[in-house]
Amino acid sequence: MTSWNDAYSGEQSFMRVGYADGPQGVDIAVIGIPYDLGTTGRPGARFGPRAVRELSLAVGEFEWGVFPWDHDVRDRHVVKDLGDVTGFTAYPDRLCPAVEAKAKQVLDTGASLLSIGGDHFVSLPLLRAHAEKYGPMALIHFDAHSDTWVDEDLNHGTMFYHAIKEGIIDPARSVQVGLRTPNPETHGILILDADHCLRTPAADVAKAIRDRVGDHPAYVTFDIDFLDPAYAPATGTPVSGGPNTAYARHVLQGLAGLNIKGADQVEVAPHYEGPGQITAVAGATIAADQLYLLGLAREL
Ligand SMILES: [Mn+2]
Repeated sequence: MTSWNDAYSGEQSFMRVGYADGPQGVDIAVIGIPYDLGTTGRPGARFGPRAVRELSLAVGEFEWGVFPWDHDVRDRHVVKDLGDVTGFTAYPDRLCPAVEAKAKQVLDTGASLLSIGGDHFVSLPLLRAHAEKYGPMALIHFDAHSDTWVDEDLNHGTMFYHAIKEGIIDPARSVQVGLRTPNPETHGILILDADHCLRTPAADVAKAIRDRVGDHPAYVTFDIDFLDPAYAPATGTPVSGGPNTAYARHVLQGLAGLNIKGADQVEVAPHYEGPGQITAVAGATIAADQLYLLGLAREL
């Protein structure tokens, strides 16, 4: 008789990989970052990690893995959920040190890191930790917004401008996909905007990303508002006119084999969901694909 892990009962680690106290012996660590004080629009992404973990139980319920991948990433790598980074609620100045310390702790062991936000600002301390380990990263950025506003303030619309200024991402190796808001400066990053995506097969977009990144150490950041609000309504700054979830997955699957060292999935704000938790389903599915990409990169 098959034992069945009900997706509606029991412990809620990401894809039911189980919790661990630290990264020792772990190949790929998952952390939650419940932070939303960098939000310029609707708040609530602090509840994202909890919602994405909950729906990941359904995404990851099959012991054979996640469709259409031909294996279970959990069979090939030790994947553990290290829980949430905490200690910054109501104190935004504590966010960066807390996240950088946790990310460094993971990366120092040689493990890969998948982070669940939280608003998109959390990518800045994550990128700092990755760049310290691997040098300036190729950023593969899925989003409706560029998040490169030229502004010395730190929020979820400026952090990639700061990442460029700090030299922790390499614009010449970086690409932004799905943008559909005014963006006066590219900063030298390749932009494949939402209209381009809607006219272009996912495999061709994936090839353009691969050509841009090459074998450079890469970081994949996925703002759920990359998706059209029809597929991801529960987010801080939704923008109509985006691709659907299947398209996003096809692009991500086309990135298999890139030298991806870290990834995050951000901006699910579950209290804006209509019926069906569809944003959290999408977030959990995208994060599962990112987990596969991290696993395959470890096999290069
Ligand atoms: Mn965005």
